[in-house]
Amino acid sequence: MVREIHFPPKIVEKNVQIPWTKEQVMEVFKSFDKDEDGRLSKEELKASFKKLGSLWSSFRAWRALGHADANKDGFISMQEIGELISYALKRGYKM
Ligand SMILES: [Ca+2]
Ligand SMILES: [Ca+2]
Repeated sequence: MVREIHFPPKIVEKNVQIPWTKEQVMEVFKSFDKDEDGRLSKEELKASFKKLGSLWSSFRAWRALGHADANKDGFISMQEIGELISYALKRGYKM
């Protein structure tokens, strides 16, 4: 199944930061789950950060898997990503 992500045109054109909802961010990460196992491997995570990194510089701070991988199994589950986003939003990161 191919999921399509529609980026807000303003971001694509001007690379300006506008607020994203948690749901939108989750959709972006889900779109990088290429093997559809419901979690992101290091490679999948890297690919998503490569895509998102230019938009959200604050995400770079999370690159370390140790921070995102709460149960240390080497994969980032959608639940872990959800918690990570909640944490970031609480800390006032702008997405
Ligand atoms: Ca996967
Ligand atoms: Ca994990």
